[in-house]
Order: sequence, then C-alpha cells, then structure tokens
Amino acid sequence: MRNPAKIIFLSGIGLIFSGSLSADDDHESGMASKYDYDRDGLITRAEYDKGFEEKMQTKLEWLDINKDGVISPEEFRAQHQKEVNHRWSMWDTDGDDVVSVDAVLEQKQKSRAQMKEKKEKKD
Ligand SMILES: [Ca+2]
Ligand SMILES: [Ca+2]
Repeated sequence: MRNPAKIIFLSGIGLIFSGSLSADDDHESGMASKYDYDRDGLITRAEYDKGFEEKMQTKLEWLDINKDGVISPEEFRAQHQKEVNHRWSMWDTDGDDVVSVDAVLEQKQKSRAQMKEKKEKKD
C-alpha cells in the first residue's frame, strides 16, 4: 500500500512546478520571441498558429518512441515517466526520495539563470 502522505506531497510539488512554469517570465519571453518568426516585434495569428503547429509536431514526434506514427498509451506513459524521473533526480540530489520545497525553488532559480544565460549568448 502506498503512503498517502507521500502521494499528496508529490502532487503538491507538481502543482508548484506547473504554477511556476506559467509565471516564469524568462520562459514566457522566450516563447514570445520564438513565435515572432519575422522578428518585427509583433506576433500575428498566423505566426502563433505556425508556432503552435511546430510545437505540437515536436511533441508528437517525441511521444512516438518507435516512430510508427501512432502514440500508444505505453509510449505516452513512458515518455512522461522519463520526464518526471529526470525532474525528480534534479531535485532529489542525495537520492533519499524526499525533497524540500526550498530545493525545488532553488533548482527553479538555477534553471532560470541557465535559460537567461543561454538566451544572452544567443542574442
Ligand atoms: Ca512577427
Ligand atoms: Ca508509436
């Protein structure tokens, strides 16, 4: 039987992560400039639609592990599990299966700084 406290704790971390993503200014500005294909400082509906289509295509290709053009529930689960495991390993650096909220926030700040650095190198 699973420990209900741990499950609640994990879903709380998920909420923190998804909430932080939508409020991440660097992430948002990066996405905005990505959609501005002709670099005129404006995003037309056509540019936005093109960006969305490319993003969906990339996501679908990523999900289709065996490249048969079909995404099975197993592929969907496996790819997302891989993502969850990767994120967890970044947070749980000592491998004790527990992370503090501070560690999650610290990791988020690190990712932000890296993203900003990457963006500045590109510009
Ligand atoms: Ca534009
Ligand atoms: Ca497949």
